[in-house]
Parts: sequence; structure tokens; C-alpha cells
Amino acid sequence: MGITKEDARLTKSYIFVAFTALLLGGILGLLQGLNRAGLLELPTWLNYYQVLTAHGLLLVVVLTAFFTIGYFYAGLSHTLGGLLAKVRKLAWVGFGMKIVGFVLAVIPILMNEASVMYTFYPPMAASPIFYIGLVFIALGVWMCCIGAFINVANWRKNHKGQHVPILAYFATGVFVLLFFALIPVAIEVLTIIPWAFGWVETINVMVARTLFWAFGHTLVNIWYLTATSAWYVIVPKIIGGKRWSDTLTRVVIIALVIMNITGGFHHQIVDPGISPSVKFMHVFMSLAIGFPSLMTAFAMFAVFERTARKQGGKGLIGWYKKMPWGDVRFLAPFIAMVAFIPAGAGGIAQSTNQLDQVVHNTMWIVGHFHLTLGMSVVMTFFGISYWLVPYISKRVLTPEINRLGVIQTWIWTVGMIFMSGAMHWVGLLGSPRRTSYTTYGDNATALSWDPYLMFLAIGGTLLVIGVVLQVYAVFNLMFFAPKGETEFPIAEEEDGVSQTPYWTERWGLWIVLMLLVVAMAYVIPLTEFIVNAPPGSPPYKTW
Ligand code: HEM
Ligand SMILES: [Cu+2]
Repeated sequence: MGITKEDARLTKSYIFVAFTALLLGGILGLLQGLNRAGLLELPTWLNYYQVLTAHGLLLVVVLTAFFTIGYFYAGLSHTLGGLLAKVRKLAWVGFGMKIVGFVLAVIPILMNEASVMYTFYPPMAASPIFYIGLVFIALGVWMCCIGAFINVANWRKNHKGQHVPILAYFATGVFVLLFFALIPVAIEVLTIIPWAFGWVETINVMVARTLFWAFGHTLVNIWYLTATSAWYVIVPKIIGGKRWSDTLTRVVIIALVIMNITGGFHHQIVDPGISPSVKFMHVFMSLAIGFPSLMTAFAMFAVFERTARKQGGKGLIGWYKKMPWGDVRFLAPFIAMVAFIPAGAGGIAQSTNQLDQVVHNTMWIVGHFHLTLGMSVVMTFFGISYWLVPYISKRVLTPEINRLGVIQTWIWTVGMIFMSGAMHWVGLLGSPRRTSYTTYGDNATALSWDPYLMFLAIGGTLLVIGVVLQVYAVFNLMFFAPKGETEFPIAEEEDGVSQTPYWTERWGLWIVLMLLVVAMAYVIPLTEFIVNAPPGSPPYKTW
């Protein structure tokens, strides 16, 4: 049957914007990398912090939001028998609002009126237009959350007593998290706007940072959950196997939804004014998420081994030869999963108070999130694109584009190892993040960073080649590849497994539990910040 034209057009538009953002954001990334290595001087009308703000916004907000929504809307359409007309309309209105919001945010960045980075921490203050743009983006994403809820609720009404299909279940988890995570950041932005206009004189910096990270940390795990959905549901099908336990997959999703929002203070470990016990609670909750992540790691390798052995794979590890290494739809998400091992380990190190003192605000952190986001998440998105784009475009993946994809995957892998490796190392030596090229008056320590920054530049150059190949592949699959039907690959459950218990469908309960955990983590510190508020800060333009 395939996807309807209207549903396909929606996802196609979202994916088109996502990969355009990748192209622009990647080019800006290279400019930064070359500047950091002292190889390139930026023109006076475009400084390092403008480039950094745009790079962050394009890749963290635009690429990820548009890809996630495009991918899950195609998934909802496929597994729930098409999108409802009103849901499609909501997603289009959301699309328009996000584009308007993004344009509003970019104009002040280009005018050098908003070099506040994507985290926009007060007391740095941008032009109010920047924040108004962010409000539109948030409203646009909310539209898409509500659309997804309507479609899932409608399906449940018509299929009483049945389980929501697994990909739609993942989508529900992701949209629930997005919906609730946007509330704190929206409150933050709404308090910043009058301050940025000058209508109120000061702002409570601690409250703003806390509201930001209640959102920011959750966003990270939204990307992760999106990538995970493809690992659990899509990859087993591509390698010719079956899914891992349906019940435990749903338990992983529930655990991630309930425990997620409550980790924000691990981004504020060195912030003053938060009691050690509250910080400790957040660190505990952050590490608690390691538990479903380890379940995922176990599940994936169990699926690989079982599938390979069924196909005649032998030996303790010899079965690996049976995996389809030449298929980009497998290779890219596979390397993405492997990258999550060092990426997650680095994250555990950073969540530890003493270790964070060494790496906080250094290039180590930038290395960390290029490994988690730039590798584990984005490479999974790349892998998805090789079947999703032909599926929505009613075209097929040709052997040539598959080969290009395999080459792209290796270039991206090597580039990221160079860039992220150099970032981690130079961060340990003290090189700060978010700082344009300087030798600090030829200070010896600063000069010792230069060789590492050279590796950063080499890695960045490889990555930009990877970006160009990837964007070429996506646009080719969207507009030029041969016509044909492509399957939406969804793996089935193992035969003879026990029935998934119905309690997994109790979303109302999971949301209540999530809100309780969020209250446990945030009510006391926020009350403290507000009741014993420091004097507050006027806006600063530091650039
Ligand atoms: C062509 C590939 C890329 C290159 C060369 C690149 C390079 C860089 C460099 C040099 C920095 C600045 C470090 C600093 O001064 O603190 C940076 C920051 C950043 N990059 Fe990338 N990057 C690339 C791809 C990506 C991707 C794919 C993502 C996410 C999807 C991403 C997300 C970020 C974020 C969030 C920041 C931090 C911005 C901030 O501190 O405000 N980058 N990148
Ligand atoms: Cu976090």
C-alpha cells in the first residue's frame, strides 16, 4: 500500500529542512574548527560567537527537531494506518511556526545582536527578537506533540485492548518527553523577554539556568530515545532478524520517560547556590538512566548474535562475519551504537563531581557531545535516511548510493574519531570551550594545545566531506533515484514469546510518576532560589 501522498509530503518537507540544516551547520562547524586551530581568520562581519550560535542552533535545534518529527510522523502514518487530516494540519502549522521562529532567531544572530549561543544563559542578553523566535519554535513543536497524541489516542479508541504498535509507542514516549520538557524552557523564555526589552531590570540567573537544563538534559535523551527506536525496531529487520522482547523494550521506554527530566543539575555541578544533596540526587537520577541504556546494549548484541547464528554464524565471535557490513542501513546505526560505549562512559565521568572539576567548560565537553549527538544520534539518523527517504519519495536505494553511504559512514567515523578525540584530549589539558583562537599572549600552556587543535581541524575537514556526501545522498534519494516501492522496515517479535502485559499501556500512570519524580528534583531547589533570591542581574552584552 505504501504511504499516502499527503503524509509523504509532510515527512519529506521535515527531512528536507533537517538535511539543509546539516549542510549549513556543518560548513559553520568547519569554519570554527579551522579558526580554533589558528588556520583561518574569520571576516569582521562574522565573528566566532555568531558562527558558534548558528552552528549550535542549526544542529541542536533544527536538524534534530525536524528529523525526529519527520521520522516519527512517517512511523505513525505507517503503523497506525495513516495520519488523521487534522493531525496533518497541526503538523503543517507546527512546521510553519518553527520556520518562522527560526528565521526570527537567525536575523539577530546575523546582525551580531544575539551571540548568546544555543544555551542563551542570562545574564547574557540577546535582542528580544531572538527569544520571540524561540517561542515560535516551541509552539511549533508543541503542535506536533499534540498531533501525535491525537493520532495515537484515536487508534487506541478504535483498537480497544490492543497494544499500540511498537514504533508508535516509541513516538508516544518521545512526544510526551518533548511536551513536558518544553514547559520549563518556555517559562524561562517568557521571563527573559520582558527583561531583554528592558521592561524589568533584573533576572534571577539561577532560576533561568535551572529551567534551561530541565529542558536541555531531557532534549538529549529525546534524541537518544529516537535513535534507540531505530536500533530496537528497524535494525533487526534490516539484518533479517526478529525484535528483542516486546515487554522489556516497552519497559526501557517507560523508564526513560519517568526518570529523564530529573538529571538537569549534572549540567550545573559547579553552579553555586545548589545544595550538595540536591546535586547528588540529580547525579543519582542521571546515572539511573544508565540502567535502561545497559539493557539496550545487551538487547542489541543479543539480537545480532541470535540473528547471525540462525544464518549459520559460528564461534564465540566468528558469527560477526554474518552481519551485512556492506549495507549502509545497518553499518551506520551499528557504528553509532558502538560509539555510544565511549560516549556514555565519558558522560558518567562528567557526572561525577570531582572529575567534572577537571573537564567542566573545556573542549572535553564539546568532544563528548560530538560523540553522543554527532556520532550515536546523527549517524543513526543517517542510517535511517537510506530507507526513509526512498520510502517517502517512492524511490529505491541503488547499489551506487548504498556504496556512497558506506564510504560516507567511514569518513564520518574517522573524522569524528579525530575531531572528538582531539577535543577530549585538549580539554584535559585545559583548553576552554566556546573560545575563539587566542594564544593568550603566547602563553606556553596555550601553545601546547596547538598540535591537538590541528587534529581537530583535520577531523572537521573530513566531517564536512561527510556532510556533503550525506546531503547529496539524501537529495538524490528524494528527487533523482529510480522510482519504485521501498519497505518501511519494522521487525517482528520472536515466535512463541509471552504476551506483553497490558499495564505497559497505562500512559496516564507513567506521566503521573514522571511528574512526581520531577517534583522531587525541582520543587525544593526552585523554591529556594526564588524565596532566597540573590539581587538578580541586569542584561549584559558580552560581545
Ligand atoms: C562538520 C561537522 C562538525 C564540525 C567540524 C563541528 C565543529 C565544532 C566546533 C569546532 C565547535 C566549537 C567548540 C567551541 O569553541 O566550544 C562545535 C560546537 C558545537 N557543535 Fe559541532 N561540529 C560538527 C558537527 C556537529 C553536529 C553534527 C552536531 C550536532 C548534531 C554539532 C553540535 C555542536 C554543538 C551543540 C556545539 C556547541 C555550541 C556551543 O558551545 O554553544 N556539531 N562544533
Ligand atoms: Cu544531561
